[in-house]
Amino acid sequence: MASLFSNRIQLVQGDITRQSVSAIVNAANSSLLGGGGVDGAIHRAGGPAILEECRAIRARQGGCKTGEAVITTGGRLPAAHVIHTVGPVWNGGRKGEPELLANCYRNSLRLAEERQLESVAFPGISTGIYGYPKPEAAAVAVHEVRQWLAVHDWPQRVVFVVFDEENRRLYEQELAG
Ligand code: AR6
Repeated sequence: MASLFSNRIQLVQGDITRQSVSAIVNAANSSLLGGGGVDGAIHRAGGPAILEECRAIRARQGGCKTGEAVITTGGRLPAAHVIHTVGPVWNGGRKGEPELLANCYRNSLRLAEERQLESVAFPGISTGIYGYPKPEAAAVAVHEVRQWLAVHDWPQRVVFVVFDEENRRLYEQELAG
């Protein structure tokens, strides 16, 4: 069930690999070679074409730094593209984590803008294995997306996809505020 918070921001609880959007964002690691969590789910659902492009990007630029983003095909996913971004590992909050997480959202949105992608779906980057506290991460996510949409036409629509109840509640609060 999708909640509409503005005509350009939606909240959905579910599996990001099932979203019919122009691009889904992957919470990757700097190797770009896959992993657990949403990363594993995306590679499993999208098939080997995604990893193949990730390997080509690695060969070209040597992976992806924290806060940066790269784009590949979506393979067999409903989404045509996957934007892979590397969130910060939570380390107490004084190691630049908020700025690095904000960069993930901005750099992913910039790739979508460059390609004029209509819609982009984000998971809660860093809020699983990387241990970023969910309330703070939701605040960064909503703030950065709102700031971006206020001054950019592309992407036209952003979908926050939350997996768990806690994140759903937190995003609802942020989006209502
Ligand atoms: N759809 C939507 N959200 C999901 C899904 C899904 N299918 N699966 C998990 N989540 P995580 P991170 C949520 O751990 O913290 C990988 O090994 C999950 O509940 O996937 O950025 C990478 O390779 C959580 O809220 O990513 C890296 O090594 C959020 O997605 C590392 O994990 C992110 O959880 C990245 O850790």
